Amino acid sequence: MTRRQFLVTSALAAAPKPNVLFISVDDMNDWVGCLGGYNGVQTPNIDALAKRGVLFANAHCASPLCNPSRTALLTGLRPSTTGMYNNDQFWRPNLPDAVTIPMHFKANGYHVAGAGKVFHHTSGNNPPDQWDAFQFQVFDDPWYRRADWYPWNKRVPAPQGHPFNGLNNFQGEFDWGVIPAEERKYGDQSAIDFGLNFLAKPQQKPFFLAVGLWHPHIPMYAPQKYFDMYPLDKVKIPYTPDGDLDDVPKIGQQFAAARREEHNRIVKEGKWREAVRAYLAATTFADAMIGRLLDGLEKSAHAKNTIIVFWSDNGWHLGEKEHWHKSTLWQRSTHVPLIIAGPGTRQQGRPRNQAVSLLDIYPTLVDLCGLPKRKELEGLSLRPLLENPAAQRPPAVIDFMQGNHAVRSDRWRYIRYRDGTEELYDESVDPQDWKNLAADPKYGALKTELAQWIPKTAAPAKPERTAFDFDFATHTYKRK
Ligand SMILES: [Ca+2]
Repeated sequence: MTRRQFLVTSALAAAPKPNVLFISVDDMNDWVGCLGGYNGVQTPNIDALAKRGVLFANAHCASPLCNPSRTALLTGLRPSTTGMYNNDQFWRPNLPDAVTIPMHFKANGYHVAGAGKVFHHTSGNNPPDQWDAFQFQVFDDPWYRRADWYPWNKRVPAPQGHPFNGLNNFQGEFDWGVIPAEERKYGDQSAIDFGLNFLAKPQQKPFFLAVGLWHPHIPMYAPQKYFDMYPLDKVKIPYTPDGDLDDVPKIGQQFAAARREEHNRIVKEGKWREAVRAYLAATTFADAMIGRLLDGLEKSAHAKNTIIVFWSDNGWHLGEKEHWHKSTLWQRSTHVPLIIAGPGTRQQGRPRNQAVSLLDIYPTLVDLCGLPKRKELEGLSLRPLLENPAAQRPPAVIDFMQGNHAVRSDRWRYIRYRDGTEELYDESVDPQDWKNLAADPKYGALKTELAQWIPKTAAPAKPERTAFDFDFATHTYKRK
């Protein structure tokens, strides 16, 4: 070994690996200040993070639903590859060879810890063997959580005044309001506290720390002060043009109608404005939690050497296309916040407008942290975009249930359902997907070009949890 080789090798060995702070929120759409989806939303902490890091302003989930989105992000594999399409499938027994992000970091010398909703929140989806330390989700509505799905939750009687939105007999989880608890007792606070305690300590190894927030997912509970930030008479209901669904194919209409009763009920009872206000309050509450965590990082010894990744698993409809929740292939369901800050980023504060996918997070972290590459990963490292705002990207592809896809390029959204029916939107002028251009012959060549990105495989759906006997104490799954 020459002296020069020796010096280079020693320098590499001495350079500390960056840490990762992996922060997620649930069902947060683009109603975030820096994404401009709702004029007047207050998200100062997320906006500040976007300024000091890189905001991906055109980021999309791999699938517009919690479990398939999170499973895809954390395994790096598309739902159309794995057959993980819905919220009722365990990933572990269905994908026994999957190496998730925390598992890969753990296998490569990292200390790996997590809290809250990282994988899907029902029992069996957060196998503790992936982590050196893990804290399960603490719920704001422990009275609602059934014992077989949430065995760690202590069930209590519903408090007086419940449901707080005044919609009696409305589906259990879909509630909003102020619960009789101090702000520090909210479930997301305990995930943040876990993160803050972790960050306050010196760490012997580089770390991967995941903090998964529940908000603004339903039930949209938040302390009163967050509701007070949005006076009801100033809250704006989304504009929904008449006949918006008329040019949508049948399968798209069915996806939009899945929770139509809830929409009709909200409208009929005059609760639309209140529900929108609750979503804004829950979003600002999540933002405040993120602020607490980032302040803790800033004050810690790890501030300089920690990559921050912030993402939401899917978007959310608030009555657009007569729909609430997610589970559609439109912008409202697939467009999500994604910010990366810290070591490895350049030209901070300049949003990247290229379409990217949450599937890109895994290969990006592998790249930035110098971990061994994993050839099965289906996303692409975002490093070229982190370094150069003009880097080119292929479109992002979104799967929803077997055989339905959206291809989102920098400008276009092309949707093809399992029966071959199509939609095409020019997002540069129609970001709400109002005018389906797919039938116009002048877009034939464009549709063909976009369709080539649709995955060639459409894996059959994997068995659901009812096909297994699951034991929570040992996290074992026996096929029935
Ligand atoms: Ca979600």
